Amino acid sequence: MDLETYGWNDYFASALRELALEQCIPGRVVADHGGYLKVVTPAETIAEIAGGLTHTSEPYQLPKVGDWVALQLSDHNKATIRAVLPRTSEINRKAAGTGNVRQVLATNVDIAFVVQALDFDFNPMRLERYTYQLRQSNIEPTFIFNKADKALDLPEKVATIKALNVPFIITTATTGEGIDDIRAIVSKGKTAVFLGSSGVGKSTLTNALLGDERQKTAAVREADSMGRHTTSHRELFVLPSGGLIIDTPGIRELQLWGEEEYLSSSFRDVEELASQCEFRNCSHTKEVNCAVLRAIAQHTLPLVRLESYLKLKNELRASAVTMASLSAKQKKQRARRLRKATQLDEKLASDGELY
Ligand SMILES: Nc1nc2c(ncn2[C@@H]2O[C@H](COP(=O)(O)OP(=O)(O)O)[C@@H](O)[C@H]2O)c(=O)[nH]1
Ligand SMILES: [Mg+2]
Ligand SMILES: [Zn+2]
Repeated sequence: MDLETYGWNDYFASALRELALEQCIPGRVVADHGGYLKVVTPAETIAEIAGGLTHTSEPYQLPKVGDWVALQLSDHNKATIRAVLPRTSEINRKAAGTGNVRQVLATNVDIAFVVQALDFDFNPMRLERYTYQLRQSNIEPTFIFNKADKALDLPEKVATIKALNVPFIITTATTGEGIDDIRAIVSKGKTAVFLGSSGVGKSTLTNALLGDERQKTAAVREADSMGRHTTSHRELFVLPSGGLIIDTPGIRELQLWGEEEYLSSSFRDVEELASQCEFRNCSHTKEVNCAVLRAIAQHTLPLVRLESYLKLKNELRASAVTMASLSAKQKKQRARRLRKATQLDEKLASDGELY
């Protein structure tokens, strides 16, 4: 295997040249074990982050699974990451239990598969959150609806899914149904990621694509179909068909990170209607001449679109208000606290606690 197999290209090659670091070779981070990272050069190497890099970086800038890094090898098969090359994309969320702090889930991703299970996990509103967050990074999502063999009310769900206007694939990971459709999208050198709650079948899908039981999977609890966090860290795999896939532990809750202005690009349909409302400050909840409510009554806009729009708008506004009301000193203190919280969050994530 060579570095191109892992997605190395001219963009990253010239970025590395520009850094002009002596004695450094390129590598891609394929696993994050908390204390150390696994990097391919393409030989598998265990790497630590250079102290200087840790001190000068915000947590979101530190190497994550998917990153291309400049690596310095030493004698004893030890390696130090000196720099992270500029990312072509990153998948963010707001770190749990903090203010507006960015946590990076994966980087240099071309394709994001948002996985839900068709038995109990199906939740269109949550899909909208993912779509919003991914479009901020210019990543178009593809939804995967897994466990088709256990689907409840499938025709009704398919109708709801179609109204979301996002490409989707229906799969049964345990029998291989739909796997070829996923494989067709993840072409050679492209990096895809599986996102979604624990227990929906991300690792089973990964194994099906690999044709190998590389990822541990766990039976879900029968009572509530909740997963058991078998996947404890993020890891990037090379598929036999040439593409790359990142399996992630389940995300319990995707809290949004970002600016309100991005909301418009994700909800052009709602905003377009909103511009036709009678009042500029229409809340689209009770007004008589509200174009948005009219479209819902006429079934030209799905209700879930408006619900998501209002919910996301409120959430983003609330965190923006909190940040704006802080003094410079408070902001500094907060940044320090958040940095600690993120480190803890990352640690919990690597322990499989949070995801
Ligand atoms: N019936 C059924 N079970 C599945 C399917 N895909 C995965 N599972 C089961 O769901 C459980 C959780 O799968 P896993 O891949 O660990 O989920 P993850 O947490 O998203 O990685 C395991 O017992 C799998 O065997 C499917 O398509 N149909
Ligand atoms: Mg898993
Ligand atoms: Zn309105």
